[in-house]
Amino acid sequence: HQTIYLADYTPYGFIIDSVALQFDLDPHITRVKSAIAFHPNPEATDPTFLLNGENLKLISAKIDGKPVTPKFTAEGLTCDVPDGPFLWEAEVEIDPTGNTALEGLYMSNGMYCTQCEAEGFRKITYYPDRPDVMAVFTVTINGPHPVLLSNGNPISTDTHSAQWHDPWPKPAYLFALVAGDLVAHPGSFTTKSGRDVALNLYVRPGDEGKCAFGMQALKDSMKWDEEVYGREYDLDLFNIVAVDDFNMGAMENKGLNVFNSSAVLASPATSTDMNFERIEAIIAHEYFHNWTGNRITCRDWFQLCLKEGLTVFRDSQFTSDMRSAPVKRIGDVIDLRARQFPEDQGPLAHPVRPASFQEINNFYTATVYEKGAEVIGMLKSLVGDQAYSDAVDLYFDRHDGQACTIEDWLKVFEDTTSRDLTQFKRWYSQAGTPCLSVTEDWDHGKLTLNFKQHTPPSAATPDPQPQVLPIAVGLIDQDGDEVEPTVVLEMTQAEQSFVFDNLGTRPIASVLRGFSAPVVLTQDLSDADRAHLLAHDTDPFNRWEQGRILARKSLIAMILEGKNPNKDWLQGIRAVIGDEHLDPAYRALMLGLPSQSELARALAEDGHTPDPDIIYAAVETTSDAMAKSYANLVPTLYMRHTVTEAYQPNAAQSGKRALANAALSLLTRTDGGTAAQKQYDAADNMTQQLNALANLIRVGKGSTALQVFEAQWRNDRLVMDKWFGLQVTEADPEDAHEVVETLTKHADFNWKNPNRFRSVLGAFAANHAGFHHASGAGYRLLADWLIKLDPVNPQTTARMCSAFQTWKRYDANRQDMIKTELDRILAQPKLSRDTKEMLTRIRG
Ligand code: HT7
Ligand code: ZN
Repeated sequence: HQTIYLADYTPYGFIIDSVALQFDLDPHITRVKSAIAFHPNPEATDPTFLLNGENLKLISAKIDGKPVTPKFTAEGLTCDVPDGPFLWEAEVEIDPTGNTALEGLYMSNGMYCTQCEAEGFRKITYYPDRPDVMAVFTVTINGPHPVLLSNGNPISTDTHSAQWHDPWPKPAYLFALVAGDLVAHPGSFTTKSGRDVALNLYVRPGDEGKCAFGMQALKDSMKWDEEVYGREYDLDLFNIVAVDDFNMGAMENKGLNVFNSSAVLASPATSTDMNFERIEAIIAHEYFHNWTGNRITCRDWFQLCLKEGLTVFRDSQFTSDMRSAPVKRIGDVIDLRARQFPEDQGPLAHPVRPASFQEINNFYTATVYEKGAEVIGMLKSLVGDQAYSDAVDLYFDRHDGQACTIEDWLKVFEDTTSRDLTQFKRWYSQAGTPCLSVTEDWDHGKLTLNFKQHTPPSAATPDPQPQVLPIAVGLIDQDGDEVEPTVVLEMTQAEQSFVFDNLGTRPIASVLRGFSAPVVLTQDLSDADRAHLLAHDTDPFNRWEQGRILARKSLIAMILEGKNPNKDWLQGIRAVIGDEHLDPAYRALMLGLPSQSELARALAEDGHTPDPDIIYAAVETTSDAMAKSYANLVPTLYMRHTVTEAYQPNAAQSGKRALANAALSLLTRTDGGTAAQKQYDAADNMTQQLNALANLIRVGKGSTALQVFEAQWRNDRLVMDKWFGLQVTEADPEDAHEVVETLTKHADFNWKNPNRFRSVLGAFAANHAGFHHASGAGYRLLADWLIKLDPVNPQTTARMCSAFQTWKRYDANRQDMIKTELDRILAQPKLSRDTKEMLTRIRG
């Protein structure tokens, strides 16, 4: 397979004046007619006329009305063309039913839908399928379906035919078409300049009751983007469609967002608080793409972080404003450490802007998205809020309607702040997580913080250079008062010291407040000092972080030396969770422990070989110790935060439920499941029901509740995904692989549906000790399923290969067994380019 390099970019040889498409829909033979007006691009050097195409049956091709015979290539086709403007017309046939990869035009439960990002449009017709070719589309859809949708505004709708026109030039990856027997949940929004926008959420009949929350989230997002970024919507219509078979969360097609039904449909009875929060964030994310992605798009796919990092950053700001900013920040850091750090520290490490790829679908990663968002956050904290806002305004003014690069993005910051961002740009070009260490000198009222940074070399970045690190620091004195409010130190060298003067007694340094840079910090603080920060830090992130570090140290001491849980940590956490002045959601986070895979990573970072069984046992023992130690507080916590008013998915109520459920899982360790069974029986919402069920399974009393649950929800696909997933997540590691095998034989295990596949196999890969079972049964089982899924859906298969990315952490025996499985998959004839690239990189 061919490797594509950022350095090889050249502009396309032609500019498109207009695109007209006609779809004659048929489940097996859909005919697509295209008429595309081209003229030569004066800025291009290569005049070759190249159209991408994949799995297309060409029926006819004409240039200026005359039939032509194109030459077919690996990528599509080429053809001799006139010197000036010309009209390309083609007819192709495609098979939506046979398209199980869910890329291009495909069918899901009888409805037609499309997914074109990144390179799916070439499966619909011959076209220059690259983001820097932007064009105005007119689309005609013929088919016997009540709902026929495409991008932009409708220009005519008859029975069995609709015409759409999108006035905004767009790249082909933003094209969308939906057709089927759908019902609309309508809404409306008036923009700040007075434009009335019709909103619709299209769903399958039966799902009407799950639309209200998504609609409100859309309106909230539209308002927020006007208020915070000054961005107004630009069409008379905004449609969202829910689709059951979908490879990712959602897609920001212009004026016609397509959503995985799990990322938009919600009701109190069927969705958890976490589901609601995720849905609100994804709706915001896709909506925000209208400006950061659609109006200003990417020049090429190497620039993916230009739209994704920025849009993730924007959706985090939105969630922080809608809910609790500290809780959101802590959640984001937990997620970054769980998904991005392993990627950045293993064989899949790549820069936020990669320099090469084989299959772009493999680069929709936590590094591009989440680290990409961290980079924007650092930029904002370096230049300040006002300069950030000025630079972003300039970006929108200067680049509206263009396909841009990271250089364009950084230039607006340089131009508004007169800063030189040359060194900062390394955040986009270097892979790897920087390790930052800090030591202190104290001398008569003068505190010196000595920082060192070092990024481990990787295949992607063999010789990393020092990064610009914004390090937010505050000082807390022995009485618990803040003597120095947050300052952002700007570290640019490999080693650098910063001095705080005129201090009375020696304070404790609260370093990397708010997790101001995505690094691994080592700070030489005593446990007592950490406990002091846990009790008194004014920075909510660092307060939580000190609790987390103490927990991790306690667990690692137990794993390596068989020690008992650290009493000071237990006591410190107790004081926080019992503090009724604090937000319940925040207190619930304080009761969380580092995940087993995070502990494995921490052990490997310190040069130890993690043993999944010992890690599992240590987490269990620690949880038992918490349950015992907090036994006289837990019932009160549980009772006091059990919500009795009618269910609402807002931050206040969901925070209380989070704390009550954290308390319930401790309570279950001492009462054997009595409270959980009571909660299960009384639950009138999915958050309560599912949490109760999880606790019952954990104490081996879940079988009746699981049957009751299945009988209650067997007709609800999204809830059944939870039923499948929970049994795997909560399975005892010893028999997790058997649980998975049984579930995969269940009549409702429709493995071709990505949500269902992920609910079982994805959950299995996340059951750390179960997946890493010493027998190797877990590795074999996952490999079997990846081999089965790859010919059907390469994208979902390739993403799930990342379960193996940490394999070099483990003992020789496990490594051997994993290597055998990697080689077995790699030896499959006709392995997809997606999966092959992932496994080749993972294997190293
Ligand atoms: N921009 C989208 C990324 C995407 C995608 C979505 C659904 C299916 C396949 C996809 N490939 C790439 C989603 C987003 O970041 O908003
Ligand atoms: Zn996105």
